[in-house]
Amino acid sequence: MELTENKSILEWIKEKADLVKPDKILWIDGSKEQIDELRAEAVSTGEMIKLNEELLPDCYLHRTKPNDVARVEDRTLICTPTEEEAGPTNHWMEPSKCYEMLYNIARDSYKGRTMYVIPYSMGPVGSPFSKIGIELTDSIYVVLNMCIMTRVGKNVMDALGDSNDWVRGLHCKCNVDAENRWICQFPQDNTIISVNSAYGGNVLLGKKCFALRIASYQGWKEGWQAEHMLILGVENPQGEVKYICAAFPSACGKTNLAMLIPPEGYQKKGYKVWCVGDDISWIRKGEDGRLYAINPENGFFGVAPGTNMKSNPNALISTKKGTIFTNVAHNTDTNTVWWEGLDKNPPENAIDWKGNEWHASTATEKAAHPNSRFTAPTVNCPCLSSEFENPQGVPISAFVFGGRRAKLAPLVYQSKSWNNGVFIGSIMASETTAAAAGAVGVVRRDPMAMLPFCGYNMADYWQHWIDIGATLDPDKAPKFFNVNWFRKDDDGNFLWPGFGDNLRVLDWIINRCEGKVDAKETAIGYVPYAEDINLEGIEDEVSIDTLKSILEVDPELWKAETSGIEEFYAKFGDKLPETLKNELETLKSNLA
Ligand code: GTP
Ligand code: SPV
Ligand code: MN
Repeated sequence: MELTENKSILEWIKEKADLVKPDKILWIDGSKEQIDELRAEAVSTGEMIKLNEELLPDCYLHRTKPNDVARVEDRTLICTPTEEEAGPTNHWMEPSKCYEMLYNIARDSYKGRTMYVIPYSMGPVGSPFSKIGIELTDSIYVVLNMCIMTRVGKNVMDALGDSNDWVRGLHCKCNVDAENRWICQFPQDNTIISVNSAYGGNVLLGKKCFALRIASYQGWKEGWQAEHMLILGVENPQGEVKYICAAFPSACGKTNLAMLIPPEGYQKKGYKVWCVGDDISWIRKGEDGRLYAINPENGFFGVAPGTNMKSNPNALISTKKGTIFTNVAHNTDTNTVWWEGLDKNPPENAIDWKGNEWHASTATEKAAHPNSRFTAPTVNCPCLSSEFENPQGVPISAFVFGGRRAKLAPLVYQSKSWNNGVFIGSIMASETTAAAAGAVGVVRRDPMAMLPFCGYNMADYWQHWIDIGATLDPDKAPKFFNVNWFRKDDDGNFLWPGFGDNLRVLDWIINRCEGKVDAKETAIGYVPYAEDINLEGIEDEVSIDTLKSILEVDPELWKAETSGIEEFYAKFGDKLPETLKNELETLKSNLA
């Protein structure tokens, strides 16, 4: 049964059905009965494996094709009328040419299959921040993931009414042919088309395609922001909560930071950390002139490897019910899941992520793919913020940028101003990870962690950041920081313990926001005095000298960095905001 009478939706569905020719069309209402039926069907066809109901109730395992395990950035296109609108950091194709290519791939591809129609809301239904989308898909795996990651159902269509303001998403699994895989965004048309993939960020169209690529464009036009940022609240012993938004590139620690467990000393004093979101923030100015953020998602699509009861118990507990695991190992003795870094007991009898037998005692390859993931409902998270559903969002005190840099970037530093903060975000660089297909561990520029997700010219995006700042009263504007948990010694060991101990750095950040602690001015910004980072309880692990070494700003390394920045900026030609050009000149003269 159709869940709406909205003409723009019904006509679009008919048009797409005429193209892809499904055997039947099924509207997804998000009900428990329907989800159970789809789960049963996916199990009967082998698309999903039902896991141990006692240990992992309502949990399932899915394996994608080995050629389809991560986002594909070189096949992700921003289809604006001109190439300049997409900018030098995006892959571009002229829209009419791209539609034709995609329609040729999609044509008749649903024959013998069902078209599932998913009406979903990004953000709490009816919130002023929220936006609505429809995803058409021929994959039950996509339907079940979207039912965790977004709010799905008839109430979404009721909230939309007969408005035409919704995002069109067409996903065609086709035969998962890597040579014909395309993930295409048409920002001017509010449209996304994804073909020949069945993996996460490529096909859960509400996530990266809509909530970042399309939404960043919408935000530019409408005066708000869509960012690749977690949102967390730090509650102090007096019960006051300060909210921080942090942007780190894919697989660089957002989920881990968003759910962190305070070190014992902080717990004893009464500190708590609350998770509002682990991946995406939608940000706009509130009536009081401050910036507010919501998490538009309803689930976590988190990296499995390395998640354990020590590194991130909140994430692990979140996966204990109603979760879909993708490309992890299947422990066939217990009918549960396993991944590298879960515990020290790898299963003797398992099936690896590729579907092959795997035995811990003789294994030579990894059991789980490095980018294997869990799709877990946010409600499962023990530290979920009480503000998660707040339609007005939470007020932001600080923006934090960060990445993986073995050298160079200090543990933490603060910008000298809003525009200097935008500059710091714009020059972010990080070692690549398994979250995208391609080489791992190569340093690349990833401004604001948005390189793969900005739906328009990055130079316009930077100017948008600058323009937003200009509308804010400096006393109410969030402060900017940069962090680096990943500094290494010459033997390749991490110098900072990270995870829960990162609260020690957030503590300094909040103190800076409140003007409670002094800092040392350097060429790049304000750096903590080592004595102001609380090392209580980890003095054996991190000596004050180690801390000093990772707070160091090495002018020679930074001088070399500025030439990399200059080279990167040159790609934007005249579009590079004057403000950033000046910021770079200031940095160079500070270093001279
Ligand atoms: P996406 O979901 O891809 O956007 O990633 P994310 O930013 O949420 O990354 P996540 O928190 O899942 O972290 C990915 C990897 O970073 C895991 O392998 C973690 O073990 C590692 N990691 C996270 N936080 C820290 C930290 O503080 N220190 C160190 N050394 N590693 C960390
Ligand atoms: C990322 O790669 O940043 C993710 C996972 O959060 S995906 O949804 O696949 O993009
Ligand atoms: Mn992400």
